[in-house]
Amino acid sequence: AEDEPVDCSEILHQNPESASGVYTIYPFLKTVPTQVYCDMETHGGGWTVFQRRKDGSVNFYRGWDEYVEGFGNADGEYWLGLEFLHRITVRRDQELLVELEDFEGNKASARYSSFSVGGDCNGYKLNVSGFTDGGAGDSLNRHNGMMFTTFDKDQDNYDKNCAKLYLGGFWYEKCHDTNPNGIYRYGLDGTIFAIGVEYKTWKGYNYSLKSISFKTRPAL
Ligand SMILES: [Ca+2]
Repeated sequence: AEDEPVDCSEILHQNPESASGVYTIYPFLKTVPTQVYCDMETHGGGWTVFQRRKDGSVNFYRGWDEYVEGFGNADGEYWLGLEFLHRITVRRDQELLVELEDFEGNKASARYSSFSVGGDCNGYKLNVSGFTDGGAGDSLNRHNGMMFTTFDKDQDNYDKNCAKLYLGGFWYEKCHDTNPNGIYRYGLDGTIFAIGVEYKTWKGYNYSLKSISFKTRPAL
């Protein structure tokens, strides 16, 4: 239906004048609504933001059920949820944009021409490829093909639980080159190795970013 958009790109398609902000989308066959932040500006807009850190106001050290269902606030920090993400990315071919900012005001990004998240039955596996550098480097390649891991569900490639070691929830490998759902710290801090909101190819393991966001939209 015209007023039950699946994602932010449909909202922009319905009204090209739509501004960036919080909207309601219906990723589950247009039934279950959820709130989401839409970026209607960057590279033409239509981006559904599914992860965002910006001020440390939300605790991201959460268990499996919450990572599946989502948590936080669409107008601030949040995680949309793996099931919504699966529904959005399985429907049409998608691209991915990751945007980063440090505490000195520097910005960088990484873009991927292909992005999808599998369903519950295969551990919400990440598929990401087609990297284009926006100055941040490629810290996601290592995570391609990984299933999602939380402290209470270990699906990583390590003999320990990477979510417990690095205090987040992510498509950990053995364990990470980026930890967007790690502990919100304030810039350079190597007190405890690699537990912050890090993106290795841009600022290394000991720098916790001011902001990071992951956003997706249909590929052209
Ligand atoms: Ca493990």
